[in-house]
Amino acid sequence: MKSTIILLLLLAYHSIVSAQDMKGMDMRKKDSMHPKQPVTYTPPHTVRYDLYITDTMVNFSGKSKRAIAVNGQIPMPTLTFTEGDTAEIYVHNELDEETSLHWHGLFLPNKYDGVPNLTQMPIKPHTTHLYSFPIVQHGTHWYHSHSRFQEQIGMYGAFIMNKRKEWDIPTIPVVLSEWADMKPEEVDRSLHNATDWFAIKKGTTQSYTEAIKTGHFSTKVTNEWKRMTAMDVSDVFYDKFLINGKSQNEQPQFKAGEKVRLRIANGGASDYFWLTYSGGKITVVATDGNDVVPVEVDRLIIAVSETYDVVVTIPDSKSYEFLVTPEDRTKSASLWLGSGAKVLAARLPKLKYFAGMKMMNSMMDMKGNMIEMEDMAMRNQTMDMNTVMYPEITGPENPKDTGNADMPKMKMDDKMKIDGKEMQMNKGEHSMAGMDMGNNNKDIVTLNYGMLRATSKTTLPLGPLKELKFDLTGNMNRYVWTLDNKTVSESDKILIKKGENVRIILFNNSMMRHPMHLHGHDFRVLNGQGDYAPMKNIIDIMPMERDTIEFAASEPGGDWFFHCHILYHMMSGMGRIFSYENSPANPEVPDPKLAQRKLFADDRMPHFMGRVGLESNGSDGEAMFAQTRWKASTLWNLGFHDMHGYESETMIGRYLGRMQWWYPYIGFDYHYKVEGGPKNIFGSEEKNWFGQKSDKLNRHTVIAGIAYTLPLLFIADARIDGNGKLRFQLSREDIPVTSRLRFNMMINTDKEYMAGFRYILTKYFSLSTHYDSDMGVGGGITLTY
Ligand SMILES: [Cu+2]
Repeated sequence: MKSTIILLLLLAYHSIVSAQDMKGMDMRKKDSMHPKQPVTYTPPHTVRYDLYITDTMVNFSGKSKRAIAVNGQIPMPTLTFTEGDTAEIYVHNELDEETSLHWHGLFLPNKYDGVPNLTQMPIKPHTTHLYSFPIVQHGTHWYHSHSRFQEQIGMYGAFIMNKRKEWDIPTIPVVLSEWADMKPEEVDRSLHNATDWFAIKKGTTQSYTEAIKTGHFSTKVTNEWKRMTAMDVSDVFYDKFLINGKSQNEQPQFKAGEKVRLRIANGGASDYFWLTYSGGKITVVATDGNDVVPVEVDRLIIAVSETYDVVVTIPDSKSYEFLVTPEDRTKSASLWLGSGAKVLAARLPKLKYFAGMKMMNSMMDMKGNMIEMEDMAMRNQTMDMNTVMYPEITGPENPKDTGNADMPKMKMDDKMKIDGKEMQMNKGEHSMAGMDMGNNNKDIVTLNYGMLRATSKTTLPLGPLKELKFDLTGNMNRYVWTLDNKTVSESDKILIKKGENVRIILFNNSMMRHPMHLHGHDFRVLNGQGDYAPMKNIIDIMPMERDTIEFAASEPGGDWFFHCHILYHMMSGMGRIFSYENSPANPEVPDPKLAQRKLFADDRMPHFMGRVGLESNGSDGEAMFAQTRWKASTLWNLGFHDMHGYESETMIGRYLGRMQWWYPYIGFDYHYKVEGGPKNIFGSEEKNWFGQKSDKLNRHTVIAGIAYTLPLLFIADARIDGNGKLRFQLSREDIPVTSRLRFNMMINTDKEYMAGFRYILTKYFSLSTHYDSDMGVGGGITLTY
């Protein structure tokens, strides 16, 4: 009862504030981005919000699905403050599960940073937690759950801190997000199991048939030779993309000639978005809450969790489309500004995956390392990598049809300044040989970090410098994402001291871009703007790019998370913890050891995978538990008759190396069979190819072996069993013949061989047929979980 009254009071309060906003809007002058008469606000005061977190059902795609709402809405309500205020946010967890809220980009006392098991204990079900902190900055920020996968299903919202003298211009918060009907836990499990179901749904499988049809057979072979799977720019299939909770969002209140500021936050869990506008140029005025010298562009890409303030003009009495397109361009969402006839923004053409694959091939060496080109050090995004990665080419995928177009030549300044000192850059132009991506529309201005310039000097205070280097590393096949090939739970906290400056050099040695986020601090992005390097809390790093950031360790203490903001990368362990030396104890974490164990459990979590074939000749299949390094699995071949044999192998092993190509294991093998099965094409099965007498008719023995992933993704497996018998095996699974047809094969020195096809009907069902030296030919279905 009491809380309802408070809520009503709050509503009344906020309607007064919005009325004041409206008054401010009436006073605005046209064409003035920096008004002479700023809007005045009430003196600093405490602003209270009550957030009620509840389970809810939503229907974004035609299917009713579970989501999480706050005060009955998705996104969560926009929280608005003015610099100098004090925030008092009561979080009422009405879920049956734990939760937390992180205030993204805010400078605040560590115990309110909202990382469960690090800066506080999780907010237990049906309890209330208070976050209370002074608002000491301004700008466009956002807030989200930092617990498990809650951010994916509704727990994101805008967090706006106005300056005391704010621009007099109509402003709307714009929160971008994605919606998947699939539960995020299942999305995560699917990613770890390397299913290509999402690619099938998106039409981006890049099979051999598609490669041959488009003249890219050698590209595909090279790709697999380098042990890569199909190329993609985003991992997850989403059913809808949302702008403030709607895929079509209408804002008709704007009139011709008006300028509108959009405070855009990418609250998506894993998608980058292209932003384009049908009413003319987009003026970027701030990023991650920090003002930049206004820069006009035709388009920009917003990384996961980044924010941009942009200003657009409504040119006429029409409705102009602000188009939001996910990086993979599978769908889009639209924000309509103004009223009248609709003016559409140009759709972004489909991506040319094989052209992208060709480029990735040339970027990666045989050890799985991204090649850092000597004459093209990709630093700080001073060159337009977005243009390089995504030139606007239309037409067919066939390179013959697009002609032999030139790549844009990349010019770089000879020198750039880092912390006042001039650094010699690798000079010049690079023709991107072998990276023929076709024509590039030179008229389109795309924002890059090099264009961001702070409005005042951002040099760090004098202090000792601590320099750190990290490689962003990952393994697409097993979906392990790391820094220097170590997860959060595999690495120590990085100790920093108050008063020192921390410089971090990041090299992206993986095939995906990563938006790296630092909690509680802004960092300078050394982008060639010298003393005016922009301040951000997110840096997007492309494959083979090397970037430098630096920040002042200015907090009194605490543990601050630094991590990739792609939710599924973070959950697999891509991060580090910066910890101030001699921090006072955090009262919100009474048992730090227990907290750490729970925190580390996130990236240690095992994933289950199963595949069961039910065919006319018997059943074969595999079940496994796997996590970052370890895998326990069992596989079986059970014929319907004794002469078809019964076999099961159970193994536990550990993947080694960054690319996880080595897999030593130990286990147990059981094999029983009577003679009379299918005739072996290699003759008698009495002896194996090493001349050892076969024991496959009745074998139960321990085994030890090592598997290795070869070029073309063949698995070589050498093992010895408890009876001294050797076995060498070559196998390859899931060769993509067409978008849904997969081919499997296996042969070993016990004269066993197998070949089969699987046609994927749904995520869980396939039609399958295979021939096996023990079981003969069979057909049926395969269930995949
Ligand atoms: Cu990442």
